[in-house]
Amino acid sequence: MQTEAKTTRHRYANAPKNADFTIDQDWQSYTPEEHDRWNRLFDRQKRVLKGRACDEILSAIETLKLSDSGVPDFEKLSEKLHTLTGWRVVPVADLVPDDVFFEHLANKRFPAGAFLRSEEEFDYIEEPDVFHDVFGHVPMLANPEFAAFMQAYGEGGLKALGSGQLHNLARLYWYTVEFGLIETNDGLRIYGAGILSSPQESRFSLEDDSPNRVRFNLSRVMRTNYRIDDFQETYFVIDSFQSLLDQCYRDFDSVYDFLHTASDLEPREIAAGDDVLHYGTHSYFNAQLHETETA
Ligand code: HBI
Ligand code: FE
Repeated sequence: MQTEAKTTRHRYANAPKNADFTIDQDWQSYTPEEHDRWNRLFDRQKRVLKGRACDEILSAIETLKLSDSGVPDFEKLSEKLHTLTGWRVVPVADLVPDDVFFEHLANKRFPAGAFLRSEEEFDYIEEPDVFHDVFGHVPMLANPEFAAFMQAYGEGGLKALGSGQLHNLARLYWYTVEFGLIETNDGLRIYGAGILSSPQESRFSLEDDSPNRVRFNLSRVMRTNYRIDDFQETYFVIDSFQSLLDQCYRDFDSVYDFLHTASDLEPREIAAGDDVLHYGTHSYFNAQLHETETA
């Protein structure tokens, strides 16, 4: 008997793909167990994000009617999102090639995984499933400035494809779209999807002494390596979505020229010129290192 995870992933992995890698969400095929799992993921994260997610996220969850009434139907969700910023959510089976991903973003389409994590993966899944993509990424697409940033990212990605700069651009995406924090009058708040879809990292990114918190600077972020399999060692903080857009809505060639001369930075490094909001203790990661050394 295949595990549920297999059948869930399997159902979409084998769905016929269009040329742009989109598939049919086939909303009727979600099982009551999957709708129930979405509801439990939603209810838990909604509680965790109170006082932790930025207001734009919390209000977009209401405006887009994301709720605990089962896995969202992408077509209905897109109708609401489209009236706000012209974006749509399109179903895909898993990660799509970079060029396909950039093409979708440049055309205001967010490719969201249609499969839902299994019960065994309830707390953490590496691939972007429908909870990470829709609960994590879609609310921010209701914000005009951030939606413009995402579209510019897609256009920038298409341009960067042939120039071997993708790894620098991926870092920009990682430290903003996935793991970004924003400064507000009430303190730091979350807007990055990778944090929004993780109860543990929602707390860690804001409240733990371990990670650095450094004010966002475009070329600095594009020099900085990241970890894909654990919490971040440094979180970058923007002042506003408009300021993120203003810093990035520029020709990147001069940034790439600078990056050729600048060395990469490790995830926990503090660089000269950093505007540091919090110097991390790195206790979380040092404890792991200690465990592996004494194992
Ligand atoms: N595909 N479906 C999907 N979702 C992503 O977030 C995604 C992707 N392909 C590539 C990718 N992200 C990153 O490598 C981008 O930085 C390009
Ligand atoms: Fe993501």
